[in-house]
Amino acid sequence: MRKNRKSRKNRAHIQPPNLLGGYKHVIMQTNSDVIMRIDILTLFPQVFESPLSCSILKRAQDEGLIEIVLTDIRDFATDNYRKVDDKPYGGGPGMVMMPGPVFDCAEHVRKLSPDKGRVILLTPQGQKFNQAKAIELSAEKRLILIAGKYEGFDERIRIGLDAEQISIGDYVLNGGELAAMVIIDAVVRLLPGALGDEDSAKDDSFSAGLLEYPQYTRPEVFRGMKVPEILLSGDHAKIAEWRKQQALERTKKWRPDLLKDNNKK
Ligand code: 6GU
Repeated sequence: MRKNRKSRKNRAHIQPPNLLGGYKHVIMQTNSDVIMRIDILTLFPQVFESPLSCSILKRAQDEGLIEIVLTDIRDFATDNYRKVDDKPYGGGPGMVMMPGPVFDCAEHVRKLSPDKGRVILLTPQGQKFNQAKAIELSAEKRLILIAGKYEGFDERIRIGLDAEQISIGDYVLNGGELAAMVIIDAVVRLLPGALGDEDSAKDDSFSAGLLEYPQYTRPEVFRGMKVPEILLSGDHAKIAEWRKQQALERTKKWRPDLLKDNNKK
């Protein structure tokens, strides 16, 4: 499948910083044969550079499977100081993301591709991200992820953009950037052709609602610890049964909450 894709042109759409240190927002039309386009709206595009330039995420872009475009929200500030946040009405600590720059940025980005896209605000107030959500998002043609500061977005951003909110767990990060990166990583590996071995996503922990079974590779004996005999037996049915059993035992021992969640469904 991958062989049929177009040649490996430069499809890593991370824009180089311009001389002012900002990111140019070049009009970039979607390459129509990509499976998914991901737009990231952020105040810190640099945060994404290294994770997007390695391994599976790099390969998926190089091969034209996905297209990832970073846009700097600050480029849509309207004053001389490039201001994007302000004090909360009613008082209180911290700064709140102003609606203007985020809105203008989102409207600009939306026009870059014909798909409307699913707009997601990264915030600790969001619905908690999990493997089921990753699977759900992996069916989309386009994701528009908006990373903000942790004190939050002006409420009118969520309402006006009709955005859903996602959190990656019950702890507070300084901003949504790393959360956006976690979501991208989890979603892209589910896209057909993203992993070298087509089977490796479906055996993942959580896909079956269980932790993964223990894995071994060479050598057969390492510092006195032997590979379980059954894995060397060549009996595939027995191995599958053993693995299932191991997965269940480990889940019971380490993540009993996962089994409870299954029972609820
Ligand atoms: Cl999406 N954002 C921030 N700032 N903190 C978080 C988070 C998101 N998810 C968990 N903690």
